[in-house]
Amino acid sequence: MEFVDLRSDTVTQPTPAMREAMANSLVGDDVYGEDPTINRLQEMAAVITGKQAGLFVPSGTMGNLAAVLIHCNRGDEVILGNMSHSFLYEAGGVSALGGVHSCQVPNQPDGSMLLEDIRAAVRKDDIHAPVTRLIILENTHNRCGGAVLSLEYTRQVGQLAIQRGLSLHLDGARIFNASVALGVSVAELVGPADSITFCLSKALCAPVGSVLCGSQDFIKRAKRLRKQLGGGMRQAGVLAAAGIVALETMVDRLAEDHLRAKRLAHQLAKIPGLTLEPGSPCTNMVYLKLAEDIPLTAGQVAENLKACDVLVGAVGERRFRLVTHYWISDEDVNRAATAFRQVLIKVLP
Ligand code: TLP
Repeated sequence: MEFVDLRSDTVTQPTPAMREAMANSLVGDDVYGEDPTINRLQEMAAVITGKQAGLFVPSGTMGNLAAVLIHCNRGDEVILGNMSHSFLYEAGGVSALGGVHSCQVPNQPDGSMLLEDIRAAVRKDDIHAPVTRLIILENTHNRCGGAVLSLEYTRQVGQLAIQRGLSLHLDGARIFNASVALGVSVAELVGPADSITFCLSKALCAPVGSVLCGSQDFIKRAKRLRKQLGGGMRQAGVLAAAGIVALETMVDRLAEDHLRAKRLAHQLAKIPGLTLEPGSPCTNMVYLKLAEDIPLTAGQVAENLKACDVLVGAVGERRFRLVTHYWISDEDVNRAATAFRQVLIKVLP
């Protein structure tokens, strides 16, 4: 029997339609700007995000890194959430490769940073301090339960950025989940941001790739940076072809993943030893706590679940993340809940 893989939506395999589009894609040397499929994907991305231009990059991490390196000079400071992906999971790239200092503002459980905290983090003009240049928001917010930032909040941060002369970058790895959850178009949702990275290779199921979008000038600079970082690809239209299918066919169905996450959460919440985190799930992520009196860690429970062909993320000593996606069916949801019950019943006090 196949694994029920709930570790992430990054594990999604390309759909048959994607494989077909990849096999038949027209390609060219993209470093020369001659790959027609990449060019089409980038144009689509610009329209969807309402920005002037887009750039296909190998990963969300590279998209975010390139954005920071364009918005900031060495020694400048970026304000980001202490639970943000850019701060926690991008190997410190902004400081290692860009010499960019980061100021981590507490993320609230809903993924936001308080406006007063952001205001307070902006440096005064003082020779002792780095120069604040950039704010990063994340929507949906991965470590804050897949929470969605509202349009109103994004606008408020955009206003603050303008008032303080800062740029705003949006890590929109899962912006389509946010857009579907809110019923607000991506273009509107990312309107206040100067730049945005979104991912094709997560819930949208494409095998590889993200798109960085912004102004013409920004993308021109991003193109050089992508080359510098070793991300200039050649006949990568084979990848972009899957990305086009992702944008055309995989967005509206994300509501199904959100619904399935709710069903999964509902079943798991009934199992002794597990507690849903408040508000979970907001989109396609279910976050759970393991009770203190269970004599196993989340990692050990995950190992036991693996023996039942169910894969989940242990994202802390007593914290799980389960992510629904295209390849998770209602039957898989039932299998996951049954496996949790079987594993925990053996160790309940
Ligand atoms: N997130 C991955 C892991 O790195 C944690 C996951 O399984 O969720 N921004 C956000 C909000 C992300 O969640 C991720 C990936 C990225 C950026 C980076 O994307 P990639 O993996 O394409 O570099």
